[in-house]
Amino acid sequence: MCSQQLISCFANMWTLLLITCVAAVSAEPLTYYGDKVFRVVPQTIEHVELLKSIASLTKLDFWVPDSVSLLEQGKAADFRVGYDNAFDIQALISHSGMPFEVMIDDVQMVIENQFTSKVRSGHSYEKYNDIETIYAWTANIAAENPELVSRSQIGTSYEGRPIYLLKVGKTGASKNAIFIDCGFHAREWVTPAFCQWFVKEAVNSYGSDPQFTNLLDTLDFYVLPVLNVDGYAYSWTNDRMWRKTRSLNKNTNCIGTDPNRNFDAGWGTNGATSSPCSEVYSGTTFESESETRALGDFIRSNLSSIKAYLTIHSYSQMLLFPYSYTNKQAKDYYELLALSEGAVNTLSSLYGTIYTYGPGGKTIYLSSGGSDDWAYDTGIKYSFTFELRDTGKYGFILPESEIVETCEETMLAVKYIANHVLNNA
Ligand code: 0X9
Ligand code: ZN
Ligand code: ZN
Repeated sequence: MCSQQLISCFANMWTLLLITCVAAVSAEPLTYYGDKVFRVVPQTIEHVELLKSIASLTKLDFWVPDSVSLLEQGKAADFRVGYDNAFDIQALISHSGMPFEVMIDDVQMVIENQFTSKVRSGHSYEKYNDIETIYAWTANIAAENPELVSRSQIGTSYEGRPIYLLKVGKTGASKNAIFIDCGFHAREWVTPAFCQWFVKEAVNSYGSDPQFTNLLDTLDFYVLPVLNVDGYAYSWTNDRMWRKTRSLNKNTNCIGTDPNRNFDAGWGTNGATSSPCSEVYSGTTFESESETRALGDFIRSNLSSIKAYLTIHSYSQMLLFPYSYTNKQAKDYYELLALSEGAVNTLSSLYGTIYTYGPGGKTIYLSSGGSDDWAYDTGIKYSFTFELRDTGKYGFILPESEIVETCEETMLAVKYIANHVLNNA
């Protein structure tokens, strides 16, 4: 092995060892021992100001809304705080008289209990699958169901990962289509699980369930299992709480852009920031990210057939439609409102899960650059954001044991919308 001079040989071995060590260390995911998630309901301007000043002194990871800048009087907010500060912050909040609740007492415990079993091998619809497992699954499901499923690559991520799209529907004549994406935000793990579930249900139902068979005969479904592939991979290997893409930003160490602030819909205005360190950083311009550009390009190229756009997020149990970047009423407000009501009612009928619904700006918060608003303004009337389970007990770290119910109930809402699209578009 050491045919060179002795010194340089040792130097090489030393470098090798160092690299191995560094790699081993950075492959260890971040931990969140003792971190808490608080739910507060600021009642007064003073309460909002107090939270903002705490946030300026220490990092608060806002879960709902997704940034401190979006806080509103009278609206509940969930945020994660580090173990070192949790005690002091709780005292400050409690002393101010602001109603609060400890939603999660130890984030790390919840992370460690998210998996039903520590054994992680192969693909399962009832488990969270990592990016490599999802990639392999996309290839397999297409290969096994050539009459129903085909796979294409619509782009490549910042770090060079493929972004795959599955076209699901009986092949043959050209049809209207419904576009569904999952995995915009890395930590919303139940959403890629839903996209996989949808494809499984389609394949299993074709020929046996008349209603789904009819949908697949008359429509195509474009299913994008993970848009933010780099972020999703990172949330498995390094940081379960990661949200954004993984692109480098100029003049800062802060990484990533919020893909759902990165579309041409009031871009860079309400509920987004130009600060790369923010979780709602809008990027240098709209579609600055290769992932959002890939999505935008695909939808623009297929605009004549795409009649509905469904983007799947978590959590909050909401069905949202445009607008979110403004409080102006969408042209199709009443149709979208009625359709949402029907969709959430059918969703609730299975397990009693309660959803709220309405225009994003009024129902969740004002925020610009979202793909739903962009799709709507581009001409896709039936444009919705789903916020899947739960309402904060586990938040983004929904345990695997809830995947099946979450997917089954969401299927009902998606099929309800699909039937409406079929009859009206
Ligand atoms: O803020 C978001 O991007 C979504 N919520 S999440 O907690 N999953 O991040 C809501 C998106 C609603 N639609 C728009 N803001 N356009
Ligand atoms: Zn999201
Ligand atoms: Zn089922």
